[in-house]
Amino acid sequence: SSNISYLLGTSRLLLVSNRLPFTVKVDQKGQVSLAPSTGGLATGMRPLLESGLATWVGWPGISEEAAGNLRDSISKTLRLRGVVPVWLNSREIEGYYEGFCNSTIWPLFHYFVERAAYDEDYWRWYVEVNRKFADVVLQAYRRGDVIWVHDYHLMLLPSLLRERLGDDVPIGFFLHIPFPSFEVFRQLPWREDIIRGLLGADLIGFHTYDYMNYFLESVRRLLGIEHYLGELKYGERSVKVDVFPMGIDFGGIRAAAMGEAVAAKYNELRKKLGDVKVIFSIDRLDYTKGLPERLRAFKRLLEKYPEYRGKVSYIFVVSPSRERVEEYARLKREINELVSEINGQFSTLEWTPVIYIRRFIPEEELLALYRLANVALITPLRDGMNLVAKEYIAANVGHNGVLIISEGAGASSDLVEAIVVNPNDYDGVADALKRALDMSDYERENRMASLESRVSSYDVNAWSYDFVSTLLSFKKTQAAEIEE
Ligand code: GDG
Repeated sequence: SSNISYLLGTSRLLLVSNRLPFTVKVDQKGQVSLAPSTGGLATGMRPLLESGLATWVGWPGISEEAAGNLRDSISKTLRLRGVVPVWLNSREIEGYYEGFCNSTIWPLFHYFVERAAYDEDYWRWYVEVNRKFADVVLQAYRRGDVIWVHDYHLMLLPSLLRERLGDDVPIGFFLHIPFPSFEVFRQLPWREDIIRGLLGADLIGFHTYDYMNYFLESVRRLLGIEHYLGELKYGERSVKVDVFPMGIDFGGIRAAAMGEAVAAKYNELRKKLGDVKVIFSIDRLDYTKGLPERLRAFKRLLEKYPEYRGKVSYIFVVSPSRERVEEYARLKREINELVSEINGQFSTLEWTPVIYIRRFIPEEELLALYRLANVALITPLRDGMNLVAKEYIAANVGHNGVLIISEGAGASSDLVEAIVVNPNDYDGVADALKRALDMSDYERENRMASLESRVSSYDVNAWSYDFVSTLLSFKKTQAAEIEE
C-alpha cells in the first residue's frame, strides 16, 4: 500500500462496493458495534482504508429500518473510519440486493441460467439503487479522487458517474465474478444497459482472459464496437479492458499462520483428530460452490477405495450466507441429507467420515485448518476467482498439503501446479483425492513451492497497485492524445 501511496500522490482513492469492510451490528440494548467483514475484497482493501489513502462508499449491511434512530450515529462512527454509508431500506434490499443482484445476475453470470429471474421490478430497483450510490459518491467526491467501483451490484454506476463528473475523472471498474459467454449473457433483457453502464469506466478489469474475452465479444455483438488489444472507442472516449487476477494478503496470512495462537489451535486439533488424514474445504453456502457434488465425490472415494475408510476425514465448513434467499434454504437441506447419508453409511465408533461445521469460524481456527489439511478440496462449479485456494497455499506453512481445484474457478488458470478437476466428474474427483492422498513428499513439496511463489509474488497489494497504475497511466495517455 505504500507503493499505492506514491502512485496516488495527493489524490485519494474512492472505493465503491455494495458491502463495506465493516458490518454494523446493533444488539438488543441498542449498542452499535462494527465487525470487520470477511471476504477477499474486504480484507484485501482494508489496509488502504486504515492508512487513510482510501475512502470507502458502501452499504453497511443492515436496513435503514433496523438502524432506526441510530442511523445518524452509525453514519458518524463510520465516517470517522473513512467510510461513507449508503443506507438502503428493506424494499431496496429486497428488490436490488436479494432481487436483481442475487436472483438475476448471480445465477446468470455463474451459468445457472434456469435459476435467473427476469423481473421488471428487480431491474427498476437495481437502476434506482445504482442512482442512489451515484448520489452518495458525488457527495463524497473531491477533485483529484480516483474512483474504483467494485462488482456486479454496481454495473450501472460507472456511466452514471461519468455523466455527472465528465471525462477527466479516472473511473475504474472490477468484476469479482465471472463474465459469462455471450450465449448466456444475451439472455438478460437488460444486457445492453449493463454493457453501456460498464463502458462509463476508463478501465474494466476481470480475473481471467476468458471473462475479458466474453465481455469484449458482448460489446462487439451488442454494440458493433471492435477492440484493438483490449482497447475500444465508446463515443468520444477510449476504454481499456484488462486482466487482473486478484491475490490475497500473503504476508499477513503467512505471519498469522505461523503465529502462536494458530500453532496452539493446530496442536489441539491435531491431537483430537488422531492420525487420520484431513481433507478440508470452506465455502459460503452457495449453489455455485458445488457442495452437494463435492460430497458425492467424497462418497465415491470411500466406495471406490475402501482402504481410506477410517483413515481420512473430510472437514467440511460451510459459512452462512444470503439466508433469506429461498434457493439457499433448499441447498442447506440437500447438504444435510447427503452428510447424514455418508456418515450413516460409513461411520464407526472411532471415526466420522464427514465433520460438518455449518457456521462462521474464527480466523485462527481457519488458519489452523489450512495448516492441518492434507488436501484442500476446492471444487466450485463456477467461481470468479476463489481466494480460499490461495489462502490455503499461504497458510500451509509445512508444505504438507495438496490443492485440488475445479476448472470452474478462475483460480485454476493461475494455480497450474494444483490438481485440476471437473467438479461434475465424481469419479475423476475421487481419483484426484486418491492421487493427492498418496502423493510422494517430493512431488507435493515441488508443487506447493511453485504455487507459493505464484501466490506470494502477485499478492493483493500487487493486484491493487497494478489496477490503479494501469488506470492512471491509461488516463494520462488519453489526455496526451487529446492535447495533440
Ligand atoms: C467473490 C467471488 C472471488 C469464508 N467463510 C469463512 C471465512 N471465509 C472467507 C474466506 C475467503 C472469503 O471468505 C471467501 O472468498 P472467495 O474468493 O472464496 O469467495 P466469494 O465470497 O464467493 O467471493 C470469488 C472473490 O469475490 C474475490 O474477487 O474470488 O470468486 O465469488 O477469504 O477465507 N473466513 C472465516 N471464517 C469463515 O467461516 N474466518
